[in-house]
Amino acid sequence: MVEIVSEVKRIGEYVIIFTRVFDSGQMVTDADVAIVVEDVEERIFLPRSSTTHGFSVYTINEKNVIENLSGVYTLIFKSLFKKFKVTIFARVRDKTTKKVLLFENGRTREEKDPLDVIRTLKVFLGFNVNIDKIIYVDKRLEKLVNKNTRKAILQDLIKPRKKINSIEDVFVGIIDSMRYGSQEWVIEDPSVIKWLENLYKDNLGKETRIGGQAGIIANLIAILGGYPTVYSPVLSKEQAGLLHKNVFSLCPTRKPVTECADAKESKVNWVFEFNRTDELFNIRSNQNGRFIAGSQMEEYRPEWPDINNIDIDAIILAGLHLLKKKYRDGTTAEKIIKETIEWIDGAAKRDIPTHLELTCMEDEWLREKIVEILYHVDSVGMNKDELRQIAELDEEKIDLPDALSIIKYMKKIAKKFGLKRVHVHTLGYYINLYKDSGWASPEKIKKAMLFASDLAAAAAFSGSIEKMEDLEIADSISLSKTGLKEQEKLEKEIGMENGVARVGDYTIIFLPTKVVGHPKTTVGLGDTISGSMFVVECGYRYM
Ligand code: 8BR
Ligand code: GLC
Repeated sequence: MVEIVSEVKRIGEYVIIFTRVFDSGQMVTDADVAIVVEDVEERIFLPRSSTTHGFSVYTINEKNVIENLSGVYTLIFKSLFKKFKVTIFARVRDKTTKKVLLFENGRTREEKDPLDVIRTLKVFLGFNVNIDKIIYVDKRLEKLVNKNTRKAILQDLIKPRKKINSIEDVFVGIIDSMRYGSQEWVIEDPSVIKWLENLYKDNLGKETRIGGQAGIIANLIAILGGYPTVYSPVLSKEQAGLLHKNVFSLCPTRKPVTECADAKESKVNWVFEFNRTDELFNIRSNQNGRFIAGSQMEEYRPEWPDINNIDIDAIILAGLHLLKKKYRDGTTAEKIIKETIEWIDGAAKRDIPTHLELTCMEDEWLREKIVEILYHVDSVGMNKDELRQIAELDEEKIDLPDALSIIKYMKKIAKKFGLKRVHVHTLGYYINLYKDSGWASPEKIKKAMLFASDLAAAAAFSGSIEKMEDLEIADSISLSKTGLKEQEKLEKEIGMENGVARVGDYTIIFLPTKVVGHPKTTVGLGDTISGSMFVVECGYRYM
């Protein structure tokens, strides 16, 4: 890894920038170094200076050339700027690394970019880490049922049970999700699991990967160079094996995740992915999405680790939709949710920001219990369907045709639950809403949102992000037309400027995002977006 270590000094009217470059800890004495100095208030740039002509765009005069004094790259220039930004580029082995410093009142402070935050923030995630077995919906599925079953499926579609007790129910779930949006149902009859296992083996299964919001976000952070801590009540060797080696867990002390894997059985979800042109029994899907059939396990319920004993900067919670109403030992979902709330309140006492990532919750009873958590967390993340589910707890059938209607309900939710931050992602744009200041500045938030959009585009394109290079494709993906149109509308409707608007007591930040024409998969994209954005914003909160 290449690291840039810099120091900025002012002596009278001169500014001196000393830079050293390290490659895996070794000082590099022949790096190409270029520096751009920018006056923050006046927006004046000093032309870029560099050690070699090849790397430099231009230099103003001889005085502005960076001197390489045995590996200490030194730039001296005359400047009366009080506050300026220094961007240092170092090229080693044909790879360029960048560092940004802010100089103010005689002191320098580093401006972190989103990756720096991801790599340094101590993030805790709990509790759903499962295995996703992905099956793409195709016509071959139709051949698995006879005429009578087909009839029964079409009949059940009138009023789906939203639980899986038979093979028919799996089909009902897929078609209902194709029609009305992604859903997740639990499998109550174990014989269906056998059928799914065979189906997966019979050439229809495409991929096994880490699933569950906590697992997906933890993996992403680790791939990007961070060291997250994940808590999962069930962690088998197979689950742990699908996580990056830099993911840690608690057992009971913090250890690499494989050392904590002690469960015999894995939590497995079967994910049926479909796109907007797929058809089953002549019923056409009108959207990209998925239907998830999830195994149910008695042990899959959180027992949170002592909040006062973990060293963390940010918390992401998810998975409560998997709770059973009642467990064999008498424990109830209500009791677990109460304990979760107490745990969150403990985090609040330590001023650790908390985020709840929602997912579609079919069981209205459980949904009502889970939303109680919103009174306690700082932030919540969701897609449009999830926003609808929360809003419809108070109102009959709501309509979300555009960004303005989404903002209306985001505001309602923020107000009702006293949330500091609400994030909604849709296909084409993201909207974030904040109560008061005290979070990051709008510029920093936009940076976090842009970063999330790049990650989502890269993940949609390749199916998942596995290494840093996978991110490069994002540069060639264009912005959504829908997003740009909605942006224009909001500028007229609520006077939004540069993606920022004030609506009542709230600040809205809007970003049109990059959308991949033919995504490879979409499962987990929402987690990638919400998780990365929240973490980066937390890192920026005090900057
Ligand atoms: P959920 O996982 O919460 O449903 O969120 C999915 C999100 O993934 C969408 O809101 C959208 O922002 C993003 N997304 C989808 Br779906 N398809 C995408 C694509 N082709 N390119 C970029 N982002 C996409
Ligand atoms: C839910 C599902 C999980 C899936 C995830 C994707 O958490 O339970 O299987 O990976 O959503 O967002």
